[in-house]
Amino acid sequence: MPSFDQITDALAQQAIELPSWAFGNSGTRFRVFPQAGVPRDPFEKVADAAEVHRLTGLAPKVALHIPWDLVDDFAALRRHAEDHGVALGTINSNTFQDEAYKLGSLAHRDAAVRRKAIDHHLRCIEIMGETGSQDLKIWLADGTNYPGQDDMRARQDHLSESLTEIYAAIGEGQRLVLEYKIFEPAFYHTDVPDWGTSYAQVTALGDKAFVCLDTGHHAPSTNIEFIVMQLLRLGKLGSFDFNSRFYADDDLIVGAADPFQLFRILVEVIRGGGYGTGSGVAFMLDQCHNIEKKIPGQIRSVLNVQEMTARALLLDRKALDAAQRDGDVLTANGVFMDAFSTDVRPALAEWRESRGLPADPMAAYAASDYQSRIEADRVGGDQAGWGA
Ligand code: PSV
Ligand code: MN
Ligand code: MN
Repeated sequence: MPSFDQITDALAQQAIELPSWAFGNSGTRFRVFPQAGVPRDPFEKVADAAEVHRLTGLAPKVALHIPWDLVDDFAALRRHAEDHGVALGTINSNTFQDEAYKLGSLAHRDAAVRRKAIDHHLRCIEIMGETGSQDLKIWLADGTNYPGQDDMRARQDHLSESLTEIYAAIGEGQRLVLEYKIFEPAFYHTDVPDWGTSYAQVTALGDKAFVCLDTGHHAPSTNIEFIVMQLLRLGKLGSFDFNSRFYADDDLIVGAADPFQLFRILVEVIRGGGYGTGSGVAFMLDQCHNIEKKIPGQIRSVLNVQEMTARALLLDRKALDAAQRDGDVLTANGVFMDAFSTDVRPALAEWRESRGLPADPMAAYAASDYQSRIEADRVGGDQAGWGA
């Protein structure tokens, strides 16, 4: 197995983008639980995200959601982010809250609704120019609730036409990433339900279009690391939305439900060249902290990803190759499990300190006065968007 010292260069390249909506109030369709100190505007969301980065060194970018994070002056928001030591990241479009989108958006049968949804994406691309963002991330709520409700084939064609028009506006150095999700809010069929549909659509668009894999968007028992391997093999894995799920799209802290799955995913990411500076695969979180505090929830999340990345980097590839070549099933599995079972926490704590970071960022946040300050200063905090 490699030593911890041999993986620190790779670990230093880790960058995990935080979602602005993780810092606002959120909940389920049953209840939104308001918390003291939540941001009142996108500027305060960026400040909170920057606090996560300051304590962990892991989260240099903040993803925005439009229109939840609409501001008059995106250049000012960009400067504010830079002043706080972070950058603005992925722009997430939103075509799921307007009355007009009840029966769909980019896949809708009515050209006027599609026009409205396409125009929203064109505006998002303009914003990307102002924020310096690389990725436009599209997740669609489009689908139907009842068999026969609409023509699935026609909707797929409409989706393709809409995406083609949006893609034409994607500039140099920018990318379109299309996220899939098995169901919800549509309960019968979803227009982009799986990686195959997303792959087919983005492949038809061209080189600047990729698939976004949200770890919470699959059927139970899906082998997600196989999908990761395949998309990397095909050169079409653009980004991850990391989170945990026990049942459906739970958006819980990544690594909380199944750390072994996170490890297996990261092993395939590294194996497929999807890790590190210049890899082309963006790591993001897509989470909501409904009952726990937001900032420590995000700190714990990026630390979980770091911990599993370290274990995955420790995998003894040579020993694994040899065992695989020999058809030695139990040795191969043993080598794999040795890496997963390695407790990297003491080494990570020491390494953080050597880089001027707190050994324990969770404890450092708890000991700081940041939470009490925002709770005292911010009155009337904003919704994350969910349950608003
Ligand atoms: C809805 O399922 C969702 O959680 C998608 O995963 C998006 O990435 C996110 O909302 C933000 O639009
Ligand atoms: Mn997502
Ligand atoms: Mn989701």
